[in-house]
Amino acid sequence: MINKPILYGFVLLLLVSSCAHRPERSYPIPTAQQLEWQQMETYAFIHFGLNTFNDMEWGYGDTPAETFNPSNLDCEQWVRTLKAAGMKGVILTAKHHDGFCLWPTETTDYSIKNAPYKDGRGDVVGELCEACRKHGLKFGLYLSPWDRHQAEYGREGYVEIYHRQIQELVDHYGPFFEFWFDGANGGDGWYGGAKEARSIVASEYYDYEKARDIIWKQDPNTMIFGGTVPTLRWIGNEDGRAEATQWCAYSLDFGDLNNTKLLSTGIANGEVWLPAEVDVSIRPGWFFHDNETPKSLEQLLDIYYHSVGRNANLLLNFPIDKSGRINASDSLRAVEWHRTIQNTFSDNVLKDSKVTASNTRSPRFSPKHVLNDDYTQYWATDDGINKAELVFEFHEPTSLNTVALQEYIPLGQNVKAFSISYYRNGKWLPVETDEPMTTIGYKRIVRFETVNAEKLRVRFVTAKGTLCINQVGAYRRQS
Ligand code: FUL
Repeated sequence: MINKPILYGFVLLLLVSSCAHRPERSYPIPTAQQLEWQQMETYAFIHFGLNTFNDMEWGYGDTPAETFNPSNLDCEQWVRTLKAAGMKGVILTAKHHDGFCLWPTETTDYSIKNAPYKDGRGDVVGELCEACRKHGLKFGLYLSPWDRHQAEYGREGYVEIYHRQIQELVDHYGPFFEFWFDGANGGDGWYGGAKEARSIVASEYYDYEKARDIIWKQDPNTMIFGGTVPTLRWIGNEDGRAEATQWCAYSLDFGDLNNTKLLSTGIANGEVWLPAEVDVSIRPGWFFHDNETPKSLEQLLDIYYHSVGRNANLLLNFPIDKSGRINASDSLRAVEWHRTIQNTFSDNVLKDSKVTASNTRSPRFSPKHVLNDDYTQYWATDDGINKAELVFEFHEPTSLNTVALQEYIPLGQNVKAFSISYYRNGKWLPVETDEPMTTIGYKRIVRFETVNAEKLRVRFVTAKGTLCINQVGAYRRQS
């Protein structure tokens, strides 16, 4: 005879544990470092070097080092400006394609050591690194693999130089939150006076595995852009635009890593987690040119909604001007842009609404969790329920025109399609927008015509797996 209370207790335990367990992971999933990186959302690029002083974008490799002469260089001004523009980190071009090094390297004379700046005792990489530590900004570097100055470029000797340069940077300025191996490769250049075109097979020539290992020996958490060993991916254009459908899943096939069409959307059934980064300059050029002006507030807002709002990080470039500063017109525009975004997202009008879900896994995965700021809490459906809806009921009709959604990506990215409707005068109506409502991922933001809603409904229409929604917010955008 089985003792009844024990049997009931056992059944109850089974029931409780089956509803309390979290949904299965839906692979691929991010590493802890990728998640932390995705949570940065916006950080800055800095392009600065000989090009700045010679009105160029791609120096040939023979521009005299003496021309690098900022009159008023102040890396703290850069960092203060970037922080006021909401940037969480900065990536500096330690060396661009022209080969000129912004730190006093032992590997070449073509460096800041031979520039008049601080009588050859300057070190822009070091100065920025220090300013970042002081003001709490994450620090990263761009070191162009293509080097149009080096005589050995295209031969083994250069690869050794490139790796030594990485080692110096790691030793003196690491650790880095991100390291950029730029994709522009080979072609014509000065190459120690040879003045010719040299082509290489990038996937083999640079020994990217070794380059990565040098960086990871110090800090295995450094995110890597480019080469054969990326932990994040380029979005495939420099216009500041991710596609609406945006999967973090991708492949490590070198062909795919260079396929701009695939890069712009990700690969729904890709086998690795490779989140996208949108890199774009606040001005037309990456480097400073007197005749260029910053993008308008409206353009920059579009860039924000088409990057962060489409499940991608934004790497926004600030060209340093000839004085050695972020130009006032750029900093004013960037701060205005950041404040506009902050104003929009400061008031989630759903906060006091009553939320209900068509299906909920268990109280531990309550739909209420989508309204709190705790990243570890989320609403989840039962296993096998990949279609469900959330309804938010307001105390009184509430106007709104923007919705932000987040999936709980530590368990993977699942949603393939969703829709947003509002309830007014006894009927449900779809919101008006051109924005396709497909994937969500880490974050998705949809702008639409302002509605005055009694209720708001988000329907998750198709998904790869169990729904795990971490956050839903609705806002009133002014511009
Ligand atoms: C490209 C480079 O060729 C541009 O000059 C710039 O540095 C951009 C961020 O990456 O590949």
